[in-house]
Amino acid sequence: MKLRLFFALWPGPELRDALAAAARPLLGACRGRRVPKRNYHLTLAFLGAVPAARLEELRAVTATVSAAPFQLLLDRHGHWPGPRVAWLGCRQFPGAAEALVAALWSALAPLGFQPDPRPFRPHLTVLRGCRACDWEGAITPVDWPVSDFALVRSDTLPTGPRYAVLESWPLQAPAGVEAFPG
Ligand code: 2AM
Repeated sequence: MKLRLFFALWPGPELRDALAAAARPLLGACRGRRVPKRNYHLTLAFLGAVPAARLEELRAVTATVSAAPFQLLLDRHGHWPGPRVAWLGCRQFPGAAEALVAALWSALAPLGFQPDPRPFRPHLTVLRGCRACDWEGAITPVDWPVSDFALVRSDTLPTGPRYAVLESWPLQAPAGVEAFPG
């Protein structure tokens, strides 16, 4: 049996509300299938179909990942006509977030997992099946203090994807380093 897996930043309930509020004008202006608020996430590393028997070694290497907490500012939106999604994202993806992604792939490499050769474009999808999206307004920026990351399983149901967080790991600032630097 295979599981479709990915690592993601998984917002808490209050943040989901703030993200949904920020996305509202964009969703109002564009046509498509709205991603339910409970499904909001930002993918860090997409693994694809992984044999369930590999889950334990995957969890074990992930536990060795060391990265500092950071502050994400979701302050922009965009639309990709290819995958037909509209999304929220960051003007400036923090260095500490890039470092987390790099640390994840370094830990995963010995297990044979490789990142997609296409550039990593961090985003949080809010609308699917969106053919055009020319809304040019600004979203209300959302501050997201990131203190953990999650391994998520995705099941494709007739009603759309269903996600389950299998495990999450805390981000810990190395000793002597201030968490959430400005
Ligand atoms: P999306 O929201 O733009 O579709 C689960 O499918 C998560 O992994 C989603 O965040 C999805 O991005 C992302 N994802 C799916 N396929 C991917 C791929 N080939 N490379 C990178 N991310 C992918």
